[in-house]
Amino acid sequence: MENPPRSSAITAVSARMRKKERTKPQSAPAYSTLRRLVWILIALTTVSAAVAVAVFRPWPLSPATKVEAGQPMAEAAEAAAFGPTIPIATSVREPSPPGMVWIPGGDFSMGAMDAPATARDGMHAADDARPVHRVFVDGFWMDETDVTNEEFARFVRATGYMTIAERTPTADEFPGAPPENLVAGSVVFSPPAHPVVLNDHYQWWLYLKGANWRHPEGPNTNLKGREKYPVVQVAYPDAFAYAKWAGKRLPTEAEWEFAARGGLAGKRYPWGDQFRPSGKWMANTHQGHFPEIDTGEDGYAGIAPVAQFPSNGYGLYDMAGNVWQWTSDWYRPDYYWQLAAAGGVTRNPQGPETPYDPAEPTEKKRVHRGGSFLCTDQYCSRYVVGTRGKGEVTTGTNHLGFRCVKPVAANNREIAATNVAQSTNKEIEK
Ligand SMILES: [Ca+2]
Ligand SMILES: [Cu+2]
Repeated sequence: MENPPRSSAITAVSARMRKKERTKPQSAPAYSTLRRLVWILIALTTVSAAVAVAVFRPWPLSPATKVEAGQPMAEAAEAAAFGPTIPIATSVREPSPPGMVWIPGGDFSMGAMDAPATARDGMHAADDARPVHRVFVDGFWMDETDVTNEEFARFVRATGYMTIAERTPTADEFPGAPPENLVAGSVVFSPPAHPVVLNDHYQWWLYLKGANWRHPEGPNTNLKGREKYPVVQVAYPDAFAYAKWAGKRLPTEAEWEFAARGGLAGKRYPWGDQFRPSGKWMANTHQGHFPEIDTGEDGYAGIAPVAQFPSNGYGLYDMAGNVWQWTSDWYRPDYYWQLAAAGGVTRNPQGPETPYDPAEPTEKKRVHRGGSFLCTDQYCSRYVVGTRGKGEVTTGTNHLGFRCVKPVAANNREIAATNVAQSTNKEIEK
């Protein structure tokens, strides 16, 4: 699943959706006729897409990433297995920064082999997390929870920072946008009252005037009692500015995944292979019928405060649910193929040089990680730890937040390395 980029939400599409929302729900017969038509359209689209895929690859692959003729990408990926996670055996000689936990770093297998439900959403979510490849990341500190409203408010008070959703879009930035849409706002989950075909996310995403981090679901909502909820409606530059102010930075995609796996290797979720071990809910996801009914069986319909579910092996909360999180990597669907083709262990990957999403080639996207309260096996199973998301950089929504990381001070890292050498020697002496 992916949110519509701000640009297309502000231009013609959102105007159409607003009109649609204002009109009364259609009568049942009209709706079923419409549904039949939609299904015929889907069938036609699928056939033509299949033909198109047979003729063109969905995105250009550089020579290095070409898969042998006749060998489907998926098969090539299955051949690569998960290896063990090998953490660096160091202890750090500096106190934990408040609210942060130590992620040891080390070698691990990154990616997902199996994400069947995401294959339906038409975003190559299954393919773009392949193949599984070996990566090394240095150790780092990571926020144990997503950044909360209370923390973001402190930043805004100290700096006077104005988020992108609070800035009025101009006709120059969004040529062709209807004037009534040139208002400050953001994209909000606004589910219809009835079931819809899951091929058009504008059925549940709407550009709402006045939606921003202080009013996450629109102008009539606020943060009263939501101090400990993750801040949402933050675009990438907003998250970046917060991190800088806090003396931290945003995690790379590789750091995020190493941390989310919590020391385990090749598991489907941050806690293991069972979605609900012993019947226990492990993350805030979506139950009911997507998108119109959220039953909240896991304890929360919609967003939850941070840290309401068990932490993972590194003490991190909400790495599989509640809100998606920004990472600093540009998005390209074939990035893992490039790394795998280069072979060996990639050290501290920073993402591709430039963004490219064949689905929306003009939008600049960065990688989103983690699941959200909207994730469901009916539409998008991003709680699967190796899967990837993506989002246009200026677009925030009410299920997207972030957390920060902080490298260990260089002199403390050296001390840690010395300590390891000494302790190793002691072992030998004994
Ligand atoms: Ca829930
Ligand atoms: Cu999702």
